[in-house]
Amino acid sequence: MKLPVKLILPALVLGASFVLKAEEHIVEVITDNEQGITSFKPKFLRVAQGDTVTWVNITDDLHNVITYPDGFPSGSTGFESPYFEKAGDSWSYTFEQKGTYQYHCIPHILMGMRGVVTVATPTPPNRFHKPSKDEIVAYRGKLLEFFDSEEFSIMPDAVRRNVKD
Ligand SMILES: [Cu+2]
Repeated sequence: MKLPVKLILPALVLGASFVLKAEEHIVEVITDNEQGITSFKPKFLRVAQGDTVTWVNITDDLHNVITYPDGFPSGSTGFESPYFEKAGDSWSYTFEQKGTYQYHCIPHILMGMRGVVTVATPTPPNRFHKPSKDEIVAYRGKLLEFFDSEEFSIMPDAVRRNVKD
């Protein structure tokens, strides 16, 4: 059966707008004091181009999200949120550029608090980023805001030598 054009066109337009509608995704920012861990949930998120991700702080603890210096596709600038301090604090970012975004939380970089957002098509390396010694040293100033010298002693020697005053 052949449908009249005037019926097909509105259906196509409606269908297209439905498919292209941007979505909002929630990532929970979690401090689990019982288990002594901090994490993003989900850690790995795949979204469509143009979608928005909102990170929501679940507990009264200090967190943020920031892409690694080389942790985002070329053509993007990466992202850096303000700090979350209390439960309910949140921050959103709309992903206009396809690719893989590797991010972490500055206060908990040494605890491995990290995540990945892949937008449409992954770009390598499409995996969790483990910070190198140089990267941790690059965050020296920001890390010193959160760690006193005693806490620095839990860091690997090679890193601590480069981070301390
Ligand atoms: Cu954190």
